[in-house]
Amino acid sequence: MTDPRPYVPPAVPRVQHSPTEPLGPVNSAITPRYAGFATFARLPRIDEVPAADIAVLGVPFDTGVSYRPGARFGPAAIRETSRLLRPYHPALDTSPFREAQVVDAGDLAVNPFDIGAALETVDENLSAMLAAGITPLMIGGDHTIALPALRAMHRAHGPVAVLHFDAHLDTWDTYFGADYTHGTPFRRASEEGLLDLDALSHVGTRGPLYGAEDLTEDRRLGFGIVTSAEVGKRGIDEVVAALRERIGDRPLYVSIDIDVLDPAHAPGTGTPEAGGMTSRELLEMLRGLDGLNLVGADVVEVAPAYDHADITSVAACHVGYDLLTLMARRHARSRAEAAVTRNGATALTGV
Ligand SMILES: [Mn+2]
Repeated sequence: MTDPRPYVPPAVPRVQHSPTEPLGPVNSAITPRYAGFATFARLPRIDEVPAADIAVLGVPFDTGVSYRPGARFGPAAIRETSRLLRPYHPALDTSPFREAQVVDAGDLAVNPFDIGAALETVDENLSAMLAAGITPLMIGGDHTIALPALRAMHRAHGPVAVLHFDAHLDTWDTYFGADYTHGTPFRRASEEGLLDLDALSHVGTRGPLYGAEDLTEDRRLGFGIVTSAEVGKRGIDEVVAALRERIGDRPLYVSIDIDVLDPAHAPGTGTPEAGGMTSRELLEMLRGLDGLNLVGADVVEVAPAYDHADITSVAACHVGYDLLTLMARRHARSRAEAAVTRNGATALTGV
């Protein structure tokens, strides 16, 4: 008997305009979009490149939900749907995957039976990424995972501004005596001193609350609110201008619960509420954030089992793509600023 010969899989052609440029997505003109392993937007895996600037990280965790479970299947659904994303963003005139090395870092192995352990896993991994200079985009998973993300952000950047898109406040205190759930991350983060209390906003909230004190408590924790109805009445540009003024140049974390969208645009989620924003409104708002100091983001609460025709993961992957584009543009700006500083120093010393 002869030894079996090892099977060498065919090389996957990727978009790369020059050897010094970041390694881009799988080339869809050569390998069809629906073929091959699913990474976000067909980007390289983190182990395929020597160093990454920005990473998509899946967190398949939904032990913190209060109503319909299933967001643990969000990362896989979003990756599948993201196969159709293309490498040029016309609205921002940017090829995000040329501006920075963007990768898919796979999924974290989060404990489904121990919320505390799961939060630690997220915190540790995000902290390690931030220490390596990688900007994370987390795809969930339920909203509980925003808390360990904010712990890691605080460790790296100090108190951060938060722009929180959601149907709900997520500043409730406890459910059934539990402190760590998908309805409580922003209260815990505020209590733990992780947030810059002058720059916290919820956008898109709506629907019934337990009582008026929910809003008083939310204000006391430091949040301002732009409701879903106000977005419609005031218009995107005015709301974006007000948010930008509040955020300034602070390090900014953007957390997007996909239920900020109307159930018509995102039916596959755990706690849907009528009267939400459209996906067009959300994407326009995100594009309005260009130029801000975006240090991390998440897209959470995609529960594909309640979906049909991938409506929710289509919305979520486009939201993720816009966040990656903002991050890539921020990387390009810092690189350009560093080059100017270097050249300035060279001119001064005459070297
Ligand atoms: Mn939420």
